[in-house]
Amino acid sequence: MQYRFPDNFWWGSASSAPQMEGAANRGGKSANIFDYWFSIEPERFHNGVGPTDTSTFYDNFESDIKLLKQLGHNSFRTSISWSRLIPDGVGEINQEAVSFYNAVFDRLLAEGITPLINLYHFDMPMCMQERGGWESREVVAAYVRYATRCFDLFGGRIKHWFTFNEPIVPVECGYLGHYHYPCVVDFGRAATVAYHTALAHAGAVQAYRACQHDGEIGIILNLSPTYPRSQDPADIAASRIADLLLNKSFLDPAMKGSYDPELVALLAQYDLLPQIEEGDKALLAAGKVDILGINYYQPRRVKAKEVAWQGVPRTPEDLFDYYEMPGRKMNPHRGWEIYEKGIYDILTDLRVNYGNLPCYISENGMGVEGEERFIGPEGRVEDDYRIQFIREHLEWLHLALEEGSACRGYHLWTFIDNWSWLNAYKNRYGFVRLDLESQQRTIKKSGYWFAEVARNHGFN
Ligand code: BGP
Repeated sequence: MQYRFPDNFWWGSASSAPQMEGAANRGGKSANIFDYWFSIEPERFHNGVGPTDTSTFYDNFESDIKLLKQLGHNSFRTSISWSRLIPDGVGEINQEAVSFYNAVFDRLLAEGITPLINLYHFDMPMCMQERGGWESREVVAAYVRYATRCFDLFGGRIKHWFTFNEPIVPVECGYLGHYHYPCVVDFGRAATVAYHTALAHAGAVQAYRACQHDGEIGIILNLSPTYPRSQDPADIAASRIADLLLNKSFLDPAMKGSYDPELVALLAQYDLLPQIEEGDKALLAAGKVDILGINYYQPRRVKAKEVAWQGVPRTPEDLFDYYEMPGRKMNPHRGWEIYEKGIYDILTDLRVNYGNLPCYISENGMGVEGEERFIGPEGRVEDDYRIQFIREHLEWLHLALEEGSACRGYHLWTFIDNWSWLNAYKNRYGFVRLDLESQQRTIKKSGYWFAEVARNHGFN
């Protein structure tokens, strides 16, 4: 076989509680920021479809987990919903939620599917947002308590934990753009949100180690390798700034336990440093992970600004520009660049510059708008484009493994087409098609192909 992967390689897919569970107002769950936002501004969400209309895993998890098995999965990532487990954020545990998560984990384990469990996927409980969200140290402490309760409740069986999924996204979308609640644009507040999230991560790692469970803990980061337009020093400097702000701001604390001094100097230059308290440095140092999850979708292509920004930037993009590389390959169904080698570049960077810690590809995938166009006569989506996409990324991943990368697995985003924030169901990513009306699930061609790859530990 030309592309043979290790026998214990993780084959699977990823999803999240707020995007998949449904039952957003049932089972004792309180509102998270997306539930709340949808209740006041439903028109912002694609086709007016909100977080209540997810793929109803809450009600169908038993049959859905059977589907995972059919898809050849030996592992699966989802998250626990903070607002379901502790509806007021800090107090009583919701026993219905405990029963639900216990039942899900039991079923996964019974099917021989390793659960990889994340604690936070953009879904701040609204009651915690009202107390300041990530701008508040009180919320940081509340998150660490929530994490500790999860370790106490489920840590006997769950051996692979992640503190956050893509922590930079709520910073960018919630505090530097208008894609997530609370839709603020303020670089200083964004820096505080990022810093507090890093502290919350470190607090959870420290708490996990104190529990002395036999397992590991990490974080999931969306890494976009950042390439300058040219070797011109101005382009290189612009690319470095983008990399520091949008990749390294979470990568370095997670992997090294501290920030890159260049990032600190950059923020200090504009008086954007958050409030640092005594003990923070030691806490960050305690937050070094055992394993890194990498979400890779597309690279970042950067050039210097035509006219240098004067004064304090409002957003990172005031300090650099994006450019469209001539000849780049695009996903025609989503508008994102496809650059398969990016996965290799990330893994190589981690091996060479970050001590080659265990890692895995926790998300990679191809969103397709209007995917019903590809439903064939047999009633399934004939997604050869997705097979090609996965295959070509796996070829580069394989090369990275041959060169010594500690990458342990590959998870597609996602299992069943699921609800996705403002985009709702616009872009379909799943191995399994979801009919929104009937909630019927139909495995796509890529799902059958992937199951074969997983069973054979590779492909030709
Ligand atoms: C990732 C997130 C997922 C999911 C995915 C697809 O960044 O971790 O939660 O949303 O992107 O995004 P979209 O549906 O916007 O194309």
